Amino acid sequence: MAALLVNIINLVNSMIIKRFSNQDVQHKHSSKKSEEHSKYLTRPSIYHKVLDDEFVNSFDEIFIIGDVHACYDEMIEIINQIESTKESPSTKILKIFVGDLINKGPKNVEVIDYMMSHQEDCLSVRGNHEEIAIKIAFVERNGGKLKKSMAKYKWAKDLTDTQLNYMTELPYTISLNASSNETAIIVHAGLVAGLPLEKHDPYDIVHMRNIIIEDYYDGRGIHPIKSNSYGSPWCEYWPGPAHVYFGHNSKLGFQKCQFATGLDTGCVKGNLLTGIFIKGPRKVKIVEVKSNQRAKIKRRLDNEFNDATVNNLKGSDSNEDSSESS
Ligand SMILES: [Mn+2]
Repeated sequence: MAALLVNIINLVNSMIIKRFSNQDVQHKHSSKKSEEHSKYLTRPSIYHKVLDDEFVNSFDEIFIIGDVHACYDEMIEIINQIESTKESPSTKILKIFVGDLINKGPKNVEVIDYMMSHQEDCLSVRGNHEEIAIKIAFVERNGGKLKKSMAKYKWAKDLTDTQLNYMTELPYTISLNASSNETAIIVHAGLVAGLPLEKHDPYDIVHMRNIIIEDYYDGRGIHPIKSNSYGSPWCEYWPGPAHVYFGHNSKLGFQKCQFATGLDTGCVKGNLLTGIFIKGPRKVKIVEVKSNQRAKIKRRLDNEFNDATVNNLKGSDSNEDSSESS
């Protein structure tokens, strides 16, 4: 009996040790990722901004807007649409953007200048693309070497100090009380369930799409990843009660989970710019404007080409099979 007890104690001990050694590995991995992410990056003075009730209550409505990606005309269109259909001319609407205001689309500077000149009622969190622009501007001023994937956004070299400072001060999250019993958090990419905001790695906040739930992986149980292709969308596991509004995932488009709403509907890819009211008479109403951008259909054509090639190789019999399964 005593021997059995000793065995059990040994087994438990070995499990604890294994868990701790895994945790060490994960911490090393994380800090390497954070180190790379931090290179040339200037941080905001407030990472997690909390809007005070007095400020929030000075607005009749609050509207959250998805990834703009320099689609200035569509951004103005969605703002005009909600402003021109409000109950009365005195109705004040607070607009909050989920980040990725810039890059990929046609009118970067116009978007930044609009945001800067409307700071009394337009707020944004920072996205991974604001961080790319901040890094480009840093390298332009101080020297250094950027990855090709970042350096292609050449327009950011010409950012003025004021524009750069505006983007640098965009916080990672904005939290507010939309009503007495409803807290909202606005974030670019996602949040890890069970982890306080200040414990998050900023890299994950602006890049994560999916999570892997592997209790043994890092001791936290939930491991955020950038990829869409394995794991599960993080928002399916976000437990609330705070409702999170986010972007960064145009592949999945509009996402509605119990306590999280994804608003990146791929405006810059020719789809839609989407926003949602979270306070006021139009609360939960979704507003969409059609993109003026050329649809990015190359990928689809490539897939069709591949399918056709495969079908031709397979012969006419399997053509029918594949058309049924698509
Ligand atoms: Mn993004």
